Amino acid sequence: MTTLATISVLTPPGTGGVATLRVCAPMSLLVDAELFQSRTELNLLTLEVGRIIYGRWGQEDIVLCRVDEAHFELHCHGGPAPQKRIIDDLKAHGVSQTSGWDAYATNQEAGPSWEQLLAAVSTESQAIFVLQQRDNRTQLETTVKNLLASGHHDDAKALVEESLSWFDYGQRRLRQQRVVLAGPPNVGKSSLINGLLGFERAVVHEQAGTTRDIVTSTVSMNGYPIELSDTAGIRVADDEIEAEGVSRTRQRLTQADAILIVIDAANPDWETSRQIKTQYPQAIIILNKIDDAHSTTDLQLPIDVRVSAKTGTGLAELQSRLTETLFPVHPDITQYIPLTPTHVSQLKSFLQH
Ligand SMILES: Nc1nc2c(ncn2[C@@H]2O[C@H](COP(=O)(O)OP(=O)(O)OP(=O)(O)O)[C@@H](O)[C@H]2O)c(=O)[nH]1
Ligand SMILES: [Mg+2]
Repeated sequence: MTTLATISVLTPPGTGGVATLRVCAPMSLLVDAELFQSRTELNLLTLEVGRIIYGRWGQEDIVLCRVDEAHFELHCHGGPAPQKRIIDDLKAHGVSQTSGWDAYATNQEAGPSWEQLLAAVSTESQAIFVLQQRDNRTQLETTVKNLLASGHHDDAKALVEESLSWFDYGQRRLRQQRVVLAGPPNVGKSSLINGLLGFERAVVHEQAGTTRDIVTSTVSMNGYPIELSDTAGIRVADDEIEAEGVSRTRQRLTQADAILIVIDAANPDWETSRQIKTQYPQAIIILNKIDDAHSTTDLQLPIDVRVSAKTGTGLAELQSRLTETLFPVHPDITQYIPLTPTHVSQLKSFLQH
């Protein structure tokens, strides 16, 4: 995928104690690339601005700081090798290097162009959304100017504030949503992902414990790009590889935008499913294998969607339910939504005309 991410070395050339690398990219880049191993349990995606955490980048000790919504800094040992390693790793994930502080500052001021934003999205509906914002912004700027000119300062301010309140939504619309399927082994998680993708990607097997690593696939649902993560069945693991898979599953769950708990209608493990639901109350509960003649009628948890990965029953309803969970509110089509930190500062400046 094309990204707008850049990295700049903020410390001067030569050997120093510590080097500072400033990355203009959302934190999800680090999470997806799995380059940084945090020493804490904190969720990188929701890390507070200004928060510093320690971790490792391969063999290197590193300090990570979230600077704002769109930037983070990496502080590593000042020698050239650690810096090169980090820069090379990030370049391999589509990040481009700007030549230094000057280039970084210029890039900051302008922010990505509309063309760059368009190039970075992956679905047609996202592209339409970006273009709509370009039009809406022109409209809003004119309205705000007119209100200010006629002395209606409070109305102008209210419009700008309403726009600002949509910033988080705007950023979410530009990125892939992470959806994780979890549940006991053999409930049909991999089969459901295959059903949603429409082709056989995940490995399905009758023996419990088939999926040991996290397998991800991207699909467009109702125009939203969605990354589906298939995970190892959660249970008290009985061998080491599976235990590793289970701990990765838990890590993935903390970073998910939505979680689907899958229950086998013919052989429900209510206790494990209840435990996951208690830990992640927003999770959607899916009863799978409803085609099975031995499906239970004794439901011990409230079921959100009933499906059969085998016959395809309920998959359309599952898609709708999922996209409603990810995007429960929809702005009016004429609402201007800032998409980048630069848009936010430009929007605020409308009031200074
Ligand atoms: N009857 C019926 N069988 C299904 C359905 N979905 C999955 N199965 C079967 O259930 C078994 C397990 O399916 P998987 O998709 O591998 O289950 P899983 O949850 O990914 O299993 P692990 O990776 O081991 O945790 C396979 O034999 C599937 O064919 C369904 O809707 N109906
Ligand atoms: Mg599986």
